[in-house]
Amino acid sequence: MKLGRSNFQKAPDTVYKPNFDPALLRPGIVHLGCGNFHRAHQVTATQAAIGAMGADGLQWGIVSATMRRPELALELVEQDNLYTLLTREPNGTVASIMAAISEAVFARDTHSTLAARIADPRTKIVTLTVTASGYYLTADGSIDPEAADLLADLTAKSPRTAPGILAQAMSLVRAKGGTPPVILCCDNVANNGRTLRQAVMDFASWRGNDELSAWIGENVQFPDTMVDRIVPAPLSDDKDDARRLLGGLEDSIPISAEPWFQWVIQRFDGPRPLWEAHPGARFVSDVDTFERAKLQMLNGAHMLLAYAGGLAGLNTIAEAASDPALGPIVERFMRREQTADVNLPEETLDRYAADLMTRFRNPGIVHEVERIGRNGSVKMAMRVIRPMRANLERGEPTPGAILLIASWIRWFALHEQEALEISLTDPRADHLRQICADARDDHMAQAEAFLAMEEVFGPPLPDHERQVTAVAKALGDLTRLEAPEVLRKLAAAG
Ligand code: CS2
Repeated sequence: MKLGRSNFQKAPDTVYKPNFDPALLRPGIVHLGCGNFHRAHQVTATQAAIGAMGADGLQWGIVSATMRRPELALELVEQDNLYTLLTREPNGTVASIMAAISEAVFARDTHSTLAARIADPRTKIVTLTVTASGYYLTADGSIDPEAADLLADLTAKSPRTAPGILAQAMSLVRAKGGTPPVILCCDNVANNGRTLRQAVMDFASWRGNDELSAWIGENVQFPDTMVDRIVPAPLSDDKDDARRLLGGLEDSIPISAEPWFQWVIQRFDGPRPLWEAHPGARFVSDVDTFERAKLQMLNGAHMLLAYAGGLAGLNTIAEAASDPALGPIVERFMRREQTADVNLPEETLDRYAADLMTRFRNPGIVHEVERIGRNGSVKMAMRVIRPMRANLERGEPTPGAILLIASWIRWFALHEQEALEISLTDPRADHLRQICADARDDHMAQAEAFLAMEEVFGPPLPDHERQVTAVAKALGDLTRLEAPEVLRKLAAAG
């Protein structure tokens, strides 16, 4: 029997269930980007909030829109929008039934008219998880005037990108004279609220509507947030585990996540769910420090694990973090390089780095390096180059960042020669592969051309030529020697 509203209460007592009737939820939140992360993160906190608020909580149902996967919206509908969250503890799995989504839609389905749903006065909050690449940003955090999807949205009747949908929705709110919803970006983007606000304003101006742009700037709240939970892509084991733990109920769309959960939200005005009912959620006046620590230590370290680990034949983050050479390199990278501009006490940073290594090594989480390695050109500036620049300005060495950049370039060089065993996804992939093809075997030229891309790396680095030479040398090592040998040497060098 398929999991649904009529039977979820029959799941064994060991399964966490919602303490409200999902049929009574009313939509108060519209979410863009109903993917795995959303289903393991905001839905969890919203479910805790609804549960803690009694009848009042029922106004916070989520209308969740998939941006690219119509089949997921359909599968959710088939299960009355319920699904299982499998929390993968290092030594066991706990199942929870998630039920805070009141409606699942596909964003591109013309009948769903997402902008109108956002402009509906019942919608008080819009949350987004469209991934960093869904905002079409360049290294300085502004939207890319050459991004084809954005250009298409400029004239589209039903926009498909997040900035396009939001600009259209705000135009509807403004025309009606209503109160705009609060827009909460939940993606790993530096200053994510401010950045999204500027993106939506710029998009409105591009469409020739400077007045709308100014109105958005004056009237719409875009709080910053920091989100943290490691959520791998679902595996076929997940379905078997869900069926077993649910006492035989079938779930075709369960997800797995690590136990860790954090959501730090900048305080804002207006009605909202009691998200802080979830022990991992809290409201603060300034999210900057949390965001910087998380983006640089977790997401930056993820990139090093993925690119260097992938070259060394390690398939998952757990394998890469457990590697006797790469593990210590990454731990040092986090502690010595990635915290250069993070203003937190040393003990806090030590604790966070140690927790991160434990989280990365969680054997219950199968997080493929191929996935973490996606869209590096969009992630590089804020996760790696920002602290690298801070270190270089102080004359501090940056061996981890150099290894990371060289390993990333090497992925494209190998791909160009059809010798990369991992699939490679990046919005700038064609251009980056071409650079490697044009400068085949010339590591200096490859390093020079990559680091010259200001839309990826920002303006020239301090002592730029030296950094280019260091990256070229690392590229040479990664070409001449087997990657595990390079890592062993680096680990031994300390
Ligand atoms: C990862 C993140 O794919 C990536 O870029 O680094 O999805 C990471 O797992 C989450 O940010 C953890 O909170």
